[in-house]
Amino acid sequence: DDPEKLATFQARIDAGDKIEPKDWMPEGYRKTLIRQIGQHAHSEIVGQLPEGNWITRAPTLERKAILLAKVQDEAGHGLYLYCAAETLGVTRDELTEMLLDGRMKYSSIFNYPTLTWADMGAVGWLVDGAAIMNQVPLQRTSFGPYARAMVRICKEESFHQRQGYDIMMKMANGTEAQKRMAQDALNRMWFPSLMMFGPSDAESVHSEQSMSWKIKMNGNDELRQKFVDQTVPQAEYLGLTVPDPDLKWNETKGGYDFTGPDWDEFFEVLKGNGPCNTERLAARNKAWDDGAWVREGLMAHAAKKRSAKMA
Ligand code: FAQ
Repeated sequence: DDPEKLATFQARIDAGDKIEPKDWMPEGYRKTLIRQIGQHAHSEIVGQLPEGNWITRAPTLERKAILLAKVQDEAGHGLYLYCAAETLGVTRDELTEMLLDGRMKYSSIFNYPTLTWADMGAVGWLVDGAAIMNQVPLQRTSFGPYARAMVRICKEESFHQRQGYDIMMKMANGTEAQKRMAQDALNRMWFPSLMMFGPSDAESVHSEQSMSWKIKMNGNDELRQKFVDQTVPQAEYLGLTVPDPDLKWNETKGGYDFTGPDWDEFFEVLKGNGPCNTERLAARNKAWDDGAWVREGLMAHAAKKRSAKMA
């Protein structure tokens, strides 16, 4: 890239300008955004699977309607984000292919199973909670279409987090068995939720460049710390125990000291060896293959319209 153009671009970023699709941008900026927005979109789409698993088994009609709405929101977030990525010169089909053949990632969290109804509470509370912690600052990200998509997405994620916490309140204040289920869900989801923020800053290959381009607004460890500080009092309010014996308030830093996740496990999940990686990709591939007739029908219809117009 031309150094002069690079300097002007960086000055625009530093001044807080939004970069729009037709503006000049360094190739690395474009590539990083396609990767991050694409992975974010894939996470929303694959993220429907663990909760979709419980729609038919929700305990009441009301809970079912709420869960259905939440999962539909996630589909909408995925489509929004694919559109934002498309403004960078990649097609949705290309992104989909890269997800389906494993070239592109989606969030590690969705490779863990949802075993009980309490997991619907824990996913909403912790997974959406972690997602918001990361996405609220992204409303100020430097790429216009991504920043604007985040505004609406964050509003919906707040409702998702509240509905999850509401399920946890019911379970934690319910029968002994329900309380045990709530605690078990927290035990299983806690560390995978901490992994959502990505590896420690020292191991994060993209953070430095992404932060100087304001593609990322915060470091991974900073957001993870904020999430722990926000979530521990919420667990206490529920009367549940965070599964970390070393968790302790640190007066000097004004935050909790806590145990980080098992990073070997995290990198194994990223390599495709998590508990549900195979199942998740198989489900997405099957949905794509089962939808072939719809795509073919649409193409045939479009061709017919085109030839009618020409006649
Ligand atoms: N899972 O250098 P960094 C949701 C990869 S919320 C998988 O630190 P970066 C809502 C990373 O890609 C979840 N891979 O990377 C919802 C890179 O590998 P690469 C989605 C991860 O990008 C809730 C390598 O590790 N949210 O879906 C993860 O600067 C409930 C090195 O890492 C977003 O995507 C991970 N957890 O920082 C839906 C938010 N962490 O690509 C349904 C936007 C790292 O070089 C139900 N994304 N990696 O092969 C971001 O803010 C960033 O991309 C980070 C990672 C913070 C996730």
